[in-house]
Amino acid sequence: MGICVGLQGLFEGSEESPDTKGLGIVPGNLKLFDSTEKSVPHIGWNSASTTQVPELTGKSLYGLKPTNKYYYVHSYAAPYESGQLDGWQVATGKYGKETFIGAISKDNIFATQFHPEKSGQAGLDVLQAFLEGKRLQDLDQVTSNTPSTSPSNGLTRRVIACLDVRTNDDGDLVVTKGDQYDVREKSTTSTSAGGGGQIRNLGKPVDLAKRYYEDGADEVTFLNITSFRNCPVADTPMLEVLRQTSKTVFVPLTIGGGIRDVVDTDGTKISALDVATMYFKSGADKVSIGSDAVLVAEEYYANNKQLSGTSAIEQISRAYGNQAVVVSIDPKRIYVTSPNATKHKTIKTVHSGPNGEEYAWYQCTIKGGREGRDVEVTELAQAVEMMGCGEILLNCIDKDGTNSGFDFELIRLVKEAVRIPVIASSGAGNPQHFLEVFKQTTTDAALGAGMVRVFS
Ligand code: 1PR
Repeated sequence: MGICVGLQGLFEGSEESPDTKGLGIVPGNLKLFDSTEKSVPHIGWNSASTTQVPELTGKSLYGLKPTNKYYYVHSYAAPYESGQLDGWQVATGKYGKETFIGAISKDNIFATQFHPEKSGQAGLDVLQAFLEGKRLQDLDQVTSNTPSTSPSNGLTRRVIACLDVRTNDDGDLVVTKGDQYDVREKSTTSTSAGGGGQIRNLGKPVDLAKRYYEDGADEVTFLNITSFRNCPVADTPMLEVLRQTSKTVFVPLTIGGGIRDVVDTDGTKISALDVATMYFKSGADKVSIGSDAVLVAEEYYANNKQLSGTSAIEQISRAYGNQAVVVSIDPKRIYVTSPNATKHKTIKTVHSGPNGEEYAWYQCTIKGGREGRDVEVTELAQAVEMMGCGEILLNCIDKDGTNSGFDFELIRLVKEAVRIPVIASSGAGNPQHFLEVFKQTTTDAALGAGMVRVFS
């Protein structure tokens, strides 16, 4: 059984590396998805349907169910036309106008382009069927069901649960939540070094991640918002959080915070790639880079858009593929009276500023929003796309923790600027806000963090 690149290797070759031969067990070549009208990589929940194979009518191939959704993350795929692969049983997905192979089988070979180990119960059933040698079962014996929410391009739009994790004043690792990035309770009696009240505590990271998974989150993201400066990198508590979480959570896990070149407590230099490798080995599927991305984008523009080849984004995407690298952007609105009042790209906003300003630009920040830089949000998004980032996690400091809905103007601006998927973040307060952002923008996914405070 092959999974993802394990399926791709069975083919004769791939546009990804034209000089490298595949095993040639399955005839045909893999092609890069067309990104003219859709985001690439293809990330998210899509079908693996056997409905076009007459001999599989009423049957399930290794637990696959045409109505189920499975988790895919890839840029190259095997295009499929009916009748093209004589003797092979094929399950397909559709992305925009392109039909591609989602799973393929013949004799004792089975391969999936999607990740069954990240596809919730539906995926676990596929693995179980393979392990038990249940090649064909009656379809009605396959019970798992994934909800099929309105697909865009065949791809379901993802709902992501985010956990901002840090140590509280007692030294415990907790899930917290900021209001415009301030994670301390508003308090008049100041008890802590930060000047506000206690760090908000929503619960323990591993327990909460499991709860979100069981409640149906399509992905879980951990943002480590404290740097554990006195702790050797290999002992970072987030590594253990990932190890524990991946035992019970079978959807993709992203980890952010501190993904950069670091100097360990004993003075050893550790590259961003090595830091990311530790996280991948502990169960992360993607790493998310924040501050470092802004700083390398500044260098990129200062050097006439020359790529250095050495940035964390480039190192990690070269080794693990673009789909493994997310850039988390923390922009905030700067209001101006007219587009000429700044050199940056502005929007005309329907939410005017404190002094009635009708224009704004989005300034990128670093260090958890504490330091604004002279980089505008689409400049950053385009620079990191060039470097090999596969997805943008688009926060919005003005909206964070307000539970007042997403910033559509920001999301539209960034979606228009890049071809990679965008995750809308900040402001979700209720399920309706997710429906609205999917209706009002073309965002590929939407993320909520503080909502749990409203519903728990
Ligand atoms: O700079 O690479 O070390 O990464 C640090 C990461 O930690 C960044 O992704 C940055 O966004 C995040 N971060 C740092 N400080 C804070 C803070 O809150 N003080 N939080 C922080 C990020 C934003 C989102 C939040 C959404 C949705 N919080 O994670 O989950 O705004 O919230 P909502 O649904 O409650 O409105 P680096």
